[in-house]
Amino acid sequence: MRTLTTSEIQAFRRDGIVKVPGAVPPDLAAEMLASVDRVLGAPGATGMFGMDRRVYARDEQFASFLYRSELASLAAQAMGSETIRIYFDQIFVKESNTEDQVFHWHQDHPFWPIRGEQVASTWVALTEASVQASALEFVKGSHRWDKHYRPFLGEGVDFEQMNRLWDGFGDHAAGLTDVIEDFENHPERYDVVGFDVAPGDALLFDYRILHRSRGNSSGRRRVAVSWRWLGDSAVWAPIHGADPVISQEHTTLQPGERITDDAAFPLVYRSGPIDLRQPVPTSAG
Ligand SMILES: O=C(O)CCC(=O)C(=O)O
Repeated sequence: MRTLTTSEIQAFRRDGIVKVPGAVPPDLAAEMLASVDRVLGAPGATGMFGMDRRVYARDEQFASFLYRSELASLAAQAMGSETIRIYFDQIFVKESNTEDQVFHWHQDHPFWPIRGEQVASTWVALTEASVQASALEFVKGSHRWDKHYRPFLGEGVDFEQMNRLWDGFGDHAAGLTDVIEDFENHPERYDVVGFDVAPGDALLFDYRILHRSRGNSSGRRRVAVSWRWLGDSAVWAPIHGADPVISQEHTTLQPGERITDDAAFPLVYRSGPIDLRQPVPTSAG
């Protein structure tokens, strides 16, 4: 079993992000890559940017990845959680030479109907990628700022258009007052870090951290899958405008309840009490 080192756990808690090289073994990463192509269609079939999510709920092979990979256990170790449930999985493909397919700085938590300190993603690279050409970048420590940034989806994308993506998305975004900056241009204030990745590497990050990916300027396709994990303390907190991938009609949970609904949020991992509850460092370094 892949065990996180103390310094990896501390990095996750301090910075909100840690890279776990080789988190998925090469044969399993190759199988995941082939199943992405099966789910999305032939390479390139979905255009420049391919995306699909909650695939595990309708696809047996994707469901098997929840249990055959050690990703849930890595999330449990990092968050100090005894249980891990799946919220959803999400495929992200950027085809080659798609420099304009930028994913601007954003946080995940303002749009998830989930609250709590133990919520994280493992973004797993299934192809090589460099930071210059669409591997993820993060603003270290931003998961602890208690900010809810208004997302910027691109020039000319207004709140009405966002409402068309899903009900209330734009209205909710319009109510958020924290404004995205060009964090990368202010090293005196912000510590931006990016990770070049190889197939099987995982980036394990808190759902509150600011992150982005540049367009894919390379001649290589970039494929990744994010698994979204919920720890013991995650709470069901639906709001109007939240991502509808799981909404109130899909769960028996009432707002404010700990997430225990096995049908909507299957339990993927459970450990005995684990001795990984490190004190949370308060400053970088
Ligand atoms: O793959 C990307 O470019 C974006 C991924 C992302 O934002 C996420 O996993 O939360």
